[in-house]
Amino acid sequence: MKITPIERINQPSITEFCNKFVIPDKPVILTGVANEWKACEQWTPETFKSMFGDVIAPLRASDDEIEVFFGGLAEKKLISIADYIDSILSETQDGHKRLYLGNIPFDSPIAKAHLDKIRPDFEFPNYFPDNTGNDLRLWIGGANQKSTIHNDNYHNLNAQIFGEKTFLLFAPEEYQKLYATKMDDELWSSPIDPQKPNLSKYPLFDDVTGLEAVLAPGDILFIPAFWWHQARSITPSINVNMWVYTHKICEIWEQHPVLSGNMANVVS
Ligand SMILES: O=C(O)CCC(=O)C(=O)O
Repeated sequence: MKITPIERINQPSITEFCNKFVIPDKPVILTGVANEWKACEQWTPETFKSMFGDVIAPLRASDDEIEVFFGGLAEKKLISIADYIDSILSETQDGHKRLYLGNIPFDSPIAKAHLDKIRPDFEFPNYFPDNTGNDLRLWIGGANQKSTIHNDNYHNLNAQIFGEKTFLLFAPEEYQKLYATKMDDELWSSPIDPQKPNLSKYPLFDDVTGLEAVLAPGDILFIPAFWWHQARSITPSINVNMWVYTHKICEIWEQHPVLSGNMANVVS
């Protein structure tokens, strides 16, 4: 695996961002934008404990997504937000996995009433002139939480609010080296853990090239649609992201009503 650091850009205009990054599908870290948000000034794990501590939520049974997708841990577990926040702020013991409060839609029927209280604390700029719809999500996890390498069929702005998180990014055309398999009609995911890849089982992964984005509070990562990515938290971490649908993505989707993993052929 050959990884190089991603580019950073400070406070681009809408036109500059669009021309340099959205149109050519180029990942970048945006700085100087989210730093202004109330979320970045005020949100900590303790904020969530004091505001929502009594709420009982169904969370992912492991914060290692390979275990959820490939290891039979798909069932959710109920926990209070207070207990969950305590768990992500304490050390894990060997063999003991944390749960994961990730991928929570701000407008889901269960979460909306709670998350509406913090929704005014951030606002992503609209860098996408042909935007046809957005989906906002919340991600709160402990150190070493990690996703699989997967891709999404929409653009993504992922903002680091608290703590540090690192993303590995691979261009769509790298898909054969990732051994991604179909999880459902919208999701393809790789069984490879890039921090400890099994190269005798997945030899092509050795040749993959990618980018690394290390996010600190106030950084926003742009992941273009169909780019493969893995998220891994370095410390307890809070992120919000906005998935963005655009006319261009919808057109590709309509012309090729196949699956996002296969879309790598189409967009490369
Ligand atoms: O932070 C995570 O666990 C995954 C984030 C992700 O995959 C995304 O923003 O698309």
